[in-house]
Amino acid sequence: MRFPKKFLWGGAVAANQCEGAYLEDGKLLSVPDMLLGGDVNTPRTFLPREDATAFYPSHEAVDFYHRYKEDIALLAGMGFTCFRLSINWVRIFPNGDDEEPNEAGLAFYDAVFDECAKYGIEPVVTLCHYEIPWSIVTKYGGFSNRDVVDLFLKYARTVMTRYKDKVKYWLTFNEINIPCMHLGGLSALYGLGVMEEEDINSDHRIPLTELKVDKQRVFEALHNEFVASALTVKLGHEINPDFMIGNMIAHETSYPLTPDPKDVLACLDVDNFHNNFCGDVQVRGEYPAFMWRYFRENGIDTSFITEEDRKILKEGTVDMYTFSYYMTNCVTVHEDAEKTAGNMTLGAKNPYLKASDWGWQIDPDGLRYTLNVLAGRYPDTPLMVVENGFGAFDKVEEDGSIHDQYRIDYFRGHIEAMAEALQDGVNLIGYTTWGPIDLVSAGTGQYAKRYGFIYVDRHDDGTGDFSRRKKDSYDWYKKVIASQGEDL
Ligand code: P53
Repeated sequence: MRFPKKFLWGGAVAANQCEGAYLEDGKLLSVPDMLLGGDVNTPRTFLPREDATAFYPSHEAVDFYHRYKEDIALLAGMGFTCFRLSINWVRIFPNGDDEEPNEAGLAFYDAVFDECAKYGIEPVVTLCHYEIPWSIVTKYGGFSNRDVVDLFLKYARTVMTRYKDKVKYWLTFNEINIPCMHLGGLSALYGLGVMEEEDINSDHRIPLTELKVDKQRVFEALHNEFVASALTVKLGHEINPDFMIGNMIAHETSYPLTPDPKDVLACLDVDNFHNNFCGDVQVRGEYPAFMWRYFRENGIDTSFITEEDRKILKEGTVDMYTFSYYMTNCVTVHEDAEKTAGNMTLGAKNPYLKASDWGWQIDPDGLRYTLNVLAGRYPDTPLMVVENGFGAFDKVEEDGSIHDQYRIDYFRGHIEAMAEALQDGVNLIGYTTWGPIDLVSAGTGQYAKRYGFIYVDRHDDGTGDFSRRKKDSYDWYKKVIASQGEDL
C-alpha cells in the first residue's frame, strides 16, 4: 500500500469562493464581497461602496449555499473521506461584534456537516479563509486592532462548541503568511483586514496592487493573528481534547536560479521570510531568530511582541502543519533573469518547468522536496497538503463532456510525489485538492480559472445556469481514491 489506510483524501473550498447567497439569512458583507474581478493581466479592484452596475463574483459564486446537498453527494461519489471548507465568519457574526450569534448561519453549517456525516466524510474546517467581516475592517481597522483578537475568539468559541461532535479537524487562518508573500494591498486586506483610511474612503475603484500598505501595521496585525490562532488552539483543546488543530501556510517553495552562492543566500532569505517565519511561530511557538534581524533592518518597532504574548504563542502550538502547494519559483540576484508571467507569482522563470496559463510553474518533484524539507524542520508535527490543483480554461464539448487530461496529468504527478515522500518517511496524513467543484478564483476573481473535477456552468460575464457536470478528472480521482493511490 503506497498510502496509509487512514490517509484523508478529499478536496478543499472556501465559503467566499463557493457559497454565494451573500446577503441571505442574516449574512452581511465580508472582505471578498467588496472585490470585483480581474484576470491574469488585470488586478482585481476594490470599491468601498456597492456599485450596482458592477459584477461581484463572490455574491453568487457557485451557489453552494443552496446546492450543498447535490455538491456533497458528488464529492461522496468520488469517495472523499474528508472535505475542507471554511465557515463564513459573517454568517455567524454578521457585523463581527454582534452580542449573539446568528442562528440561521449556525444552522446552515449544522446541515452541511450532517450531510458530510451521511457519507462518512470528515470535515476539515478553516475558521477564517479571508472572510473577515467588512465592518471589522472599517470600524476596527482589522487585526491591527487588538480587540479583534477577542472578537475572533468569541467566534471560534461559538463554532467550536456548537460543532464539537461534528468536526474534529480545524485550521485557524488560511494562508496566514500571505502578508509576507506580496506585502501588497491584497495580502493585507485578505489576510488581515487591514486597509488605510484613505483607501477605505476612496470614491473610485482601486486596483488591489495599488492599495497603500503600512509595514509596521501589517506586522502588528499579523502578530495579533498569531495570538488569536494560539489562543484558539488552547481553547479548542479545552472544548474537545480530540480536536486536531492546524495552521495553514501558502508554501511558496523557492530554488536558487543559479549556483551563485549569492542566489543561494537570497533564496534562503525568501524561504525564511515567506514560509518559515509564520510556520515557526505556529509550530515552535516563537519568532525565529532571523526575524529579529529582519525587524531591525526594516525599522520595525517590535514592542508589540510582549512577554505575555510570547507565553501565549508557546502554549498554543498547532497539532498539525497544513499548507497549500501549487508551484515553485526561482530566486536570483541577477537582474537580467526572465520573470514568470502572471500577477500572483513571484520570482524568476525556471527553464526546466512548464507553467499554467496564469504563469504558475508546474513542479510535482517540488512537492516531494517540500514535504521532506518540512518534515526535517518540524519532525514531530504531522503534515497535510490542504490545497493543490491546476487552474485552467476548460472546454465543454458538443456532447457535454470535458476532457481535462492536463488536470489529470498535474494531479498524477503530485500524488506520485506524495507517495515518494511517504517512502522517504514523511508523516503526511492527508491531501485535499483545491476546488473539487469549480469556484471563483481568489487571485483574479475569475470563474474561467477552473480547478474542479466538477464543472459549474457559470461565467465571468454573469451568464450560466449553475448546473454541474463531471469532467474526465472526476472518474480518474475516484479511481485513485478507491485504489488508495495505487492506480494513477
Ligand atoms: P487562485 C496566491 C498564491 C498561492 C495561493 O488561487 C493563493 C494565492 C492567492 O490567490 O491562494 C490560495 O484562486 C487560496 C485559495 C485560492 C487558491 O490558492 O488565485 O487559499 O483561496 O483560491 C488558488 O487561482
